[in-house]
Amino acid sequence: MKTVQEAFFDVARRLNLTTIFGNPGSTEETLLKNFPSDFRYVLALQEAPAVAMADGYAQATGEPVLVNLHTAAGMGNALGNIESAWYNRAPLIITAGQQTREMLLIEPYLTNTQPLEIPKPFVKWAYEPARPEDVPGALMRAYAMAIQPPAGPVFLSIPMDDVDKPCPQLPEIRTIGRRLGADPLYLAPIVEALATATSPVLVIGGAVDQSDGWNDAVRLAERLRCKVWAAPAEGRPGFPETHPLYQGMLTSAIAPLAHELEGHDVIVVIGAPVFRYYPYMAGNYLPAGSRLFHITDDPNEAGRAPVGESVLADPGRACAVLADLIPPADHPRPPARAILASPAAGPVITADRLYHEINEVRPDDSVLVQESLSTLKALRQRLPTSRPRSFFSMSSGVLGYGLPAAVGVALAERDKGTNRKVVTVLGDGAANYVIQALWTAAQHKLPILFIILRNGAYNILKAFAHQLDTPKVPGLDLPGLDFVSLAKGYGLAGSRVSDGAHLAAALRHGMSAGGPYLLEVEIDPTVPPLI
Ligand SMILES: Cc1ncc(C[n+]2csc(CCOP(=O)(O)OP(=O)(O)O)c2C)c(N)n1
Repeated sequence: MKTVQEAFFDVARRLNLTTIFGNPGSTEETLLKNFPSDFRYVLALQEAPAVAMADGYAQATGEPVLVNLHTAAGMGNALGNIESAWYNRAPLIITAGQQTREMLLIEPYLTNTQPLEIPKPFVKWAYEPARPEDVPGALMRAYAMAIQPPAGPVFLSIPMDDVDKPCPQLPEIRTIGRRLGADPLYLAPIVEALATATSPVLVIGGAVDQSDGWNDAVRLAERLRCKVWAAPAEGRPGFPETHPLYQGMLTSAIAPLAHELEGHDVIVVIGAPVFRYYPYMAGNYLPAGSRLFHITDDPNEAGRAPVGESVLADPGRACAVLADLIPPADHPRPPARAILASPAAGPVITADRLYHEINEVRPDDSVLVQESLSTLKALRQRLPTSRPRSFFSMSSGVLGYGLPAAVGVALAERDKGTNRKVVTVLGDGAANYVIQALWTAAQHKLPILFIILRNGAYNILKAFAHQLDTPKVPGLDLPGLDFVSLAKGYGLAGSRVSDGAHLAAALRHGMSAGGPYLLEVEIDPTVPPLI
């Protein structure tokens, strides 16, 4: 008869969950002992990077992945990135050790006193098995919960003395659908509205890319010959930002967003919430006279939309169904966006110029991971994403995701055999939250170029302070940081550039490195406007 531990790894193996991102403690060592040779443990030096690496890996592969954290403390450290995984819809199966059942009542050292409460509300399911022999079945159930739409993190608490107990019966390894349908019957009102609209517009979110709808979204837009916007505050695009119908990313504030959609009688939002706003700028949600339809596979998103008619359907499949059913438009295409002027040359490096130069030197098929807050709009314009699964960031607002997520994405690229270069663009504030993920990148020799925008400040908070009229907020400057030295300490080569004349060469050098490389770029510290 198998032990609970053997049965756990048996179930994990049969579900293809053979990579575990984690940071172990004594309460996890019983589960991890005699670690099976066909499994891989990717060590992160803290729990927050473990979760973000797993998130990047899950998003880049499109598959669920295991994460191993250390009882209550590890879950606490990880919670910000568990929140990001929730909004990113990343199917993470997170386990943490629990103290020995024999002693739980008397609350020994390292007891997780409320194991199911800590990760809430950012998990779809949290469970501590009632009996040791239920652990493998709970893993099966956790998997089933994580992958169903909307995908997301789940949590299993595993008492450390469960693992050697006998497991008389293994759970059945089940197949669980990962997609909803897109029933033409329920999409009929949208087909009708689009077919009779005078000026329809599409707003596309990251769930379109997650549901492999990238090409069908293009087919739909071309069928309609309509403008396409990216939904605000999404972690990944669902439509090529180089396409002539693409207009840009909507502003994430109520009044300006409605203004951007003026002139459209039918607005169809696919695979995004309606909408994620910040800051608060009061106004009507929609321009006068327009009707909004919302296609989502997330009942929560459908519930919280303040306006519009929501339909539950797979976003990618819905694009395909709509493209099949809608008659082709007989009007000319709207004019393409104006071509961006080249940024000013000179010794000072603006973020705009940096992004322009990165775009010049990066490989066409590179993957971008970003956490650069105050200049995001410029980043999305200058570094447009033209292919699916090629841009990742967090859609939560929680810093500490981008740097470790790049490690997970690069590992996924290696495992998939696609081996695309990963370029990461990080603010000097954001980079510090989970800097130790550099070590994992170095240990695995992952070809990631980490580009740090050194403006010496939390610039977006300065922009907020201006917008919100909150002068004299302390703690917004970051003097005295040296990322090249930090990189060296974690085993990475790196360099710094502060003169525009040397920028292109520095980027080319970093881009051609076989392993991880960190480039610190001193950029113009002028605070850009928030909106
Ligand atoms: C975990 C977490 N802590 C704090 C914040 C608040 N916060 C939002 S943006 C920001 C500063 C970002 O600065 P930086 O990465 O340097 O980018 P910049 O704004 O300068 O472009 C901070 C501290 C946050 N979002 N998440």
